[in-house]
Amino acid sequence: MHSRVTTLLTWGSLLGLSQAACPFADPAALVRRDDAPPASDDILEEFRVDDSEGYLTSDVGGPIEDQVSLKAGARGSTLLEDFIFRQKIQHFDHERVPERAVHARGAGAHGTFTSYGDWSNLTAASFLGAADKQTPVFVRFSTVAGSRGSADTARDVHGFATRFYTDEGNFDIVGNNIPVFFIQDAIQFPDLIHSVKPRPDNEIPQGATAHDSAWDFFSSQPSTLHTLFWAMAGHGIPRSFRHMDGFGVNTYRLVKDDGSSKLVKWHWKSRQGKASLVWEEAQIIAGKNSDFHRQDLWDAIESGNGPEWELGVQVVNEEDALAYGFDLLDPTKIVPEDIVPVTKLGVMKLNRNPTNYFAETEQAMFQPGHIVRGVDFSEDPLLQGRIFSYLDTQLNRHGGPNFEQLPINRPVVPIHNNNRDGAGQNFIHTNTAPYSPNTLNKGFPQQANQTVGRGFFTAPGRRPSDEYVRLVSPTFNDHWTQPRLFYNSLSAVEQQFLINAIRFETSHVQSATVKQNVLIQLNRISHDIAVRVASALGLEAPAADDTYYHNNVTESVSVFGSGDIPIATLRVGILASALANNGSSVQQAGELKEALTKDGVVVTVVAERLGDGVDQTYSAADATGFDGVVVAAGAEGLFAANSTSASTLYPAGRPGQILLDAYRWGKPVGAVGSASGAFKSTSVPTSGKGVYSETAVEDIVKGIEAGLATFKFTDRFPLDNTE
Ligand code: HDE
Repeated sequence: MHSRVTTLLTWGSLLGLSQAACPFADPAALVRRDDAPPASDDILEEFRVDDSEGYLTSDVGGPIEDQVSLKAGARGSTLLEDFIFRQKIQHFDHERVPERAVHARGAGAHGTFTSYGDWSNLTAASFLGAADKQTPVFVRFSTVAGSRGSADTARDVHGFATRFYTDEGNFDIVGNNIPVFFIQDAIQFPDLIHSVKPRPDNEIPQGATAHDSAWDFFSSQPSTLHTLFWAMAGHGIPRSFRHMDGFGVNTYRLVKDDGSSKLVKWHWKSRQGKASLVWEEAQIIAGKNSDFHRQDLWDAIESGNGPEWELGVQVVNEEDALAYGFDLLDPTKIVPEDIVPVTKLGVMKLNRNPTNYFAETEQAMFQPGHIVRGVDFSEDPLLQGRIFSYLDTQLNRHGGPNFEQLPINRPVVPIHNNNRDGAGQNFIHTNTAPYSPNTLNKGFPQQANQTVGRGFFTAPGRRPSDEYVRLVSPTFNDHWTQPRLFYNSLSAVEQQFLINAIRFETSHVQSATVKQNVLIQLNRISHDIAVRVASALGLEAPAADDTYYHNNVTESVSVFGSGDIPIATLRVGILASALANNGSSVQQAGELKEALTKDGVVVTVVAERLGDGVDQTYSAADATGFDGVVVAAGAEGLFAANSTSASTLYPAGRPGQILLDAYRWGKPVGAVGSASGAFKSTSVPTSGKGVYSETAVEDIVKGIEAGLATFKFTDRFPLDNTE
């Protein structure tokens, strides 16, 4: 902290001196480049506390012992005088800050963004101003509805918030993994969240929308349908944070140096590919490992395989805001990528885990209002409200206005303004004329604007559209075309998953009115969906209404079936026996492990007990931990229903359960030589897509690697019999 403040003051006074002779004459002298940011890519280094040596001290520095409180005699009462006791307990009592009102559960990581080029033809934003220009970033992924301790794999929209610590200040893209949102006006956000959160009387259910109030709102407010469809499809249950794309959702503007602007949609495209869990798997993971996603992100970064995303934009001319049959200001609409392709601007790599969850991830306070020169808002009424909400919520979480001074929030460039004091003020300002205009401090800090000091473009070229009204724009009225576009663009099995998800959720709904309203809305998207959901609810679907239906399709909305998922960091479990056949299967498991590890696959050898090439026990392992499973020759005896190797070391039938679950959840499965007996014992078909039965280790490796790239064999999931 000390060094940052010193640097800041030095910059400030240098700036003042250079302008002293004629403060307003030379705008170029005020250009921020005088204040070059710290070179280190680890912007938090100066704040870290190293406890690797030294004595324990009180908060004010005196060495202490803090394990026994001061008492009136060994068996006596504790004394109020004990300042060590009071300080320790008081700090503990105040350890928590309010969790985020939404997106409370999340995980963060540091990284670097690298621009692919000089994008001054699109924006004046300096972090996009040169090829290979690097900018430190911090990203936080999250679920929305669950509280801070909820399970990672709840079906939900996922947050994808990125902060760029640019050399012209912080820029945040506070986005989601779904490109649209439930509502069109921020004033409805409390209604949406109150309906989705647990019941007010018993606080049930946690992190789930399978309840009456959520579906009451969804079916009464049809603007929710498009986002709901994305969430009910695979996007609601991603395989990991690494396997999802990100979207800015709201339309923004990019502004060039000449003040001209275009409308843009932000995109993050995962280089890990897109992949999702299936619902039963996600539910079981929630119990087996509620930290599934944060663990995955942490492990990938620790192993040197930090995830990467390309940042892209869809660019639309200002005059084309209504040219595509919907309004670019309506956040419930995608701009189909087959109509406006994504231009890739750069790549982000996450390569460093936080050192301290609270200081970094919990205290990261993102805001859509954190924009830099070259980026501007649009009039999207959702975005307009968000600009207020995030600033306001940070006050509540931090308890005062100085949250931007926290290490994870402060920019890498110096701050010069007349904001003063407040709880937790970190800066020691030396300017005795903290107001503007002033003469006593020679007019500093000076006002910057579009032409001097590289100031913000203030709403360039923007005009009010009409008179003041409390009205939804008529251009926002269509809620059914795009959910159908999304549905039409999915594969048959993805459509089935989506319908199954709606069946699951609405089966938890008690109210007959809500169920009927859901069917009415679904029927406006597709009569087929309404019929299929109604069949599970034991109800009649409304009559088809052709006025709503179309056969349009688009691209990039699917999460299954690309067949080219990079396999590095995917996980394979090798099921072996340490007790049968003198452990020969463990030896073969070692060979499989070696070959797969060479290609970056993370392999766990599972057997009855640990040791000698065994990484995990059957008692602790299950199919949720693996993207593919292989049985090593010699272990097949563990799978037989009447197995003589039945062991009390793990729950009865566990090896077979792992294999069968992996198969049922669409994962590639393999068996070497005699291990194919395990397929028969567990009723897993011995052939078919994604089932590999080979005698040679190298053939199994080849097969399972191809299977991992496919990721899910969706032909294993039954489809409704529809005409
Ligand atoms: Fe948020 N949202 N939001 N949201 N949101 C918050 O801010 C809000 C919306 C998103 O990892 C809160 O710091 C309103 C859309 C993410 O720290 C709060 C509206 C999108 C995160 C808030 C929206 C998001 C938040 C709670 C409707 C995708 C977590 C804590 C107008 C583009 C950021 C906080 C993190 C968090 C308000 C809608 C994404 C209350 C009023 C649309 C990723 O301020």
